[in-house]
Amino acid sequence: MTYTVGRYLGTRLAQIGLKHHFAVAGDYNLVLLDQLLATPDLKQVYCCNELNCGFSAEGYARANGAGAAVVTFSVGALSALNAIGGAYAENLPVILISGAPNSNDIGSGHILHHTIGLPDYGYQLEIAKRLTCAAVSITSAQEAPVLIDHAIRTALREKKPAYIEIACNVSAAPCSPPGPVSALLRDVPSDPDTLEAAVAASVEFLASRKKVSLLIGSKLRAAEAEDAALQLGKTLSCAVATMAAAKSFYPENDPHYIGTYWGDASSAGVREIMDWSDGIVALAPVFNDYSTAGWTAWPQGENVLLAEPHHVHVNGRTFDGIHLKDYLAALSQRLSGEITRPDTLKEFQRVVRPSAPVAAAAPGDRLVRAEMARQIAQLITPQTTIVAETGDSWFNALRMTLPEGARVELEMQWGHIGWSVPATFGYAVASPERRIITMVGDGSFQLTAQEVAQMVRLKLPVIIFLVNNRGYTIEVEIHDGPYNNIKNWDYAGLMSAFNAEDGKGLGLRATTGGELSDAIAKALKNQDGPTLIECQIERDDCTSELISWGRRVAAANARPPRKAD
Ligand SMILES: Cc1ncc(C[n+]2csc(CCOP(=O)(O)OP(=O)(O)O)c2C)c(N)n1
Ligand SMILES: [Mg+2]
Repeated sequence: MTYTVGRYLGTRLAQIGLKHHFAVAGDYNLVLLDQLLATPDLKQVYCCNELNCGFSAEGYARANGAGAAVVTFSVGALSALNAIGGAYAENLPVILISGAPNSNDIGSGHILHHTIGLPDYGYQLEIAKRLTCAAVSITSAQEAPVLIDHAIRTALREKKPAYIEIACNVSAAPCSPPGPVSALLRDVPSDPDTLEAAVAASVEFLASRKKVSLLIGSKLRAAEAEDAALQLGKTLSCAVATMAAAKSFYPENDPHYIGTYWGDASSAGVREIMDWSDGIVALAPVFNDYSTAGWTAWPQGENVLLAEPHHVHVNGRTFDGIHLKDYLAALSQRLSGEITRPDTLKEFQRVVRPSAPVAAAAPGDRLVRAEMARQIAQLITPQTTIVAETGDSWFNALRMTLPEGARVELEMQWGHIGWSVPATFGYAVASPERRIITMVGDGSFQLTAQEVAQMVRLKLPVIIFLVNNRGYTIEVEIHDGPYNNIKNWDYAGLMSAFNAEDGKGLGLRATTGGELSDAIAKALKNQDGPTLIECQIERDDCTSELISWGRRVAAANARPPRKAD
């Protein structure tokens, strides 16, 4: 078979495990799309706009390990770049591929459509360089294989997005065939000497402390270290907490698991145990203003062992050039049978009594948040993935207890409202075997609603709980004003517009607990498309965690500027 640049790219995407790529067509990428369509084992999936296309690829990467979005120049790519910033923030290797001007136009002084009207089209590559770990521009078929491989290899290694732009007249040009894919997949191994030294220093740290706990952070999945973290928890026999953004990265049915650590928005007893610990082993955490609840809960100092994806800080020393999973495995092996630290778990069990289950509301009562969350929680099985949007949906999802295998997807570092709808779409394309439940607020939904139409098109049976509380409640709790009120929509009614003449999506509305349980029963029967259940609740009916966290974030935002010296 003769390869073209587009075929080469498609082959590489398939070889790294992609079965789909997401796309919006435009004249700069049409020939490229033809080439990708011709790639065996790689399906093309269309989105309504490029922001959603980027987020769909991001959601796909969450389920599948990597994703790709193909867009047209500038008018498409600049929208997609927002989602690429999200993939950077969330440590997901998403490959953004943009069609680009004809190579003959570069340097010609020509002004081209879809550009800012200047004959220099380099601005998109420059912007992309700031938001990706590798950004390449392909203007000749000869150089294409090396540049494509560089971008993909770097994205996979760093778990960050990469950018590839391809001149529209080069996509179908013949190029050399791909070599073995191992050149892209193989990583640089951990340095054995550094690994040994890091483990020795860590054993010293643990041996000199009694009240040790493990804190799981949100980069753990990208570091491919979930199993190794579980092994360390079992080896130490200590209490294990997850940070909010790392929900579901440690099995919640494991006896060492104690809940979410999030300052005063933590689950019962968890903050107390973490504060009481004299040694916190923090695995791949992100400590930002949100995750530290406005800088009020930030474990740092000599009692913290900080293990990052590629380096470890312990006892005032840094060990760089190792992989977290190797380090955790080696540490567990070294500790095994010699050092256990069960005190934190024992203390947790002493201070925290299991809470009573929430009682069901009377079916005719007005729907409230607690009843909505209770009914959603009942749907969770080991095959469930909950996609929870920025807003009170975060806090509702964090409260849910997960059986082994259930996953929660959050976008807490980037926090782009509306992310959950296209990310759900991408996730569902990647994992049709899972039951996907999305919780999204009314305000967030209004940003990306149209992507539900693609779920209809592909007959994806996801269940979307749209929480209609008439506004931006999370912002109400941080800082209120008229800007937090939004125009109401007939959300359930949207589905018939998306269905048009052939769709099988279902739009339902629940104003009481009884209506919600009826709607859920219908949703579970609808296997031919998405079901959107609009849950109507009061504007200020939110979790207590949102209120206390919102107060902390507001205080952090309100810190006055530093005085000049
Ligand atoms: C793209 C983007 N624009 C604005 C914001 C600021 N913002 C954060 S949360 C939020 C409101 C979310 O409201 P809703 O989805 O209704 O959730 P609720 O808190 O009501 O559950 C807004 C506007 C953001 N995070 N992202
Ligand atoms: Mg809302």
